Amino acid sequence: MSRVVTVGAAQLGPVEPEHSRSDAVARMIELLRDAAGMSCDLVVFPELALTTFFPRWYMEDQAEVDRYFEREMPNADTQPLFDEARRLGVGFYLGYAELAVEDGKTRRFNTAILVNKEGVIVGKYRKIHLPGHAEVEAWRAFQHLEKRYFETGNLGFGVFKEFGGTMGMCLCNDRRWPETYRVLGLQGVEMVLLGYNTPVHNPPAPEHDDLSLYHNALVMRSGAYQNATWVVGVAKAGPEAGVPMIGGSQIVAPSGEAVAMCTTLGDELAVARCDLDLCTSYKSTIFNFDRHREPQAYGLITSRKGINTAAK
Ligand code: CDT
Repeated sequence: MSRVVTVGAAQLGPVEPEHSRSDAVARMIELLRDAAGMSCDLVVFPELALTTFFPRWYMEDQAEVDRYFEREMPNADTQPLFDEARRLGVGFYLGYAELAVEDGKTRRFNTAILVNKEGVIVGKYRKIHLPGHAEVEAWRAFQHLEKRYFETGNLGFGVFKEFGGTMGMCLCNDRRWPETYRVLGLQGVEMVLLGYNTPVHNPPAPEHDDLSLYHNALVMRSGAYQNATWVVGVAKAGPEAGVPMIGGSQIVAPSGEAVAMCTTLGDELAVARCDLDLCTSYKSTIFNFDRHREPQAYGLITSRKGINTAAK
């Protein structure tokens, strides 16, 4: 059986506040059709792909916030994407804001799903590393209120046996944390799918702004290499609501090399034939975890908040 998965990184340009979900879905369907024409098995869309990146605004009225959330998936707005994916026989990853009722409690997550070629949801991930802040910070040019609007994901970093391999998911800020890739890597992940919304300007650390694309590539490429996995990172890019967002969507091989990249800040597709067996040559040699990792010798105890203290 072929272990090649042809993947499309389907970058989106800005989704403005006045754009409807149907507008966004229509753009995604166009990218999906282009991808099908290039023999893609799987298309990766960005984080919070259906709406503008709403955590950039402080909203006191919960009903206003909830307008950005999906109560079911698929729903009337996204059903056409699922239908077209099934018709074309192309799977997809999609990020969106999820409102769920669990044990009678309303919960809000920054979520991604994996949909197979039959249009069936076969995997779900809820974002664990929520960046930014929970209270309004008036000094900022724009807010980053993910800690206010979302709960920490409660599904862990799972893997899914789909598309002939072992697939993992994460979202945006997760890509900066080695734990993300390592927890997936320890489960044998062969392809990590991730969408992101990253402002060029980070208000608390403007001295990093010039490095935003460098850091984006750095974390995805090192995560891929150190865990012997493909990584597909996809941006919502460009000046959204006047806030410049990085592009730099790319498909990274287990060698750490980017094999396909978007070069614009708009809707764009980058495609690569990803041979999952390429992971094997790294997983069985330099990053043979069973043979070469020495967790018992690391000598660190990790507290709940992640502060490391040397073992006595
Ligand atoms: N969406 C998201 O997670 N963005 C963050 C911005 C960090 S600056 C608060 C990121 O890591 O790209």
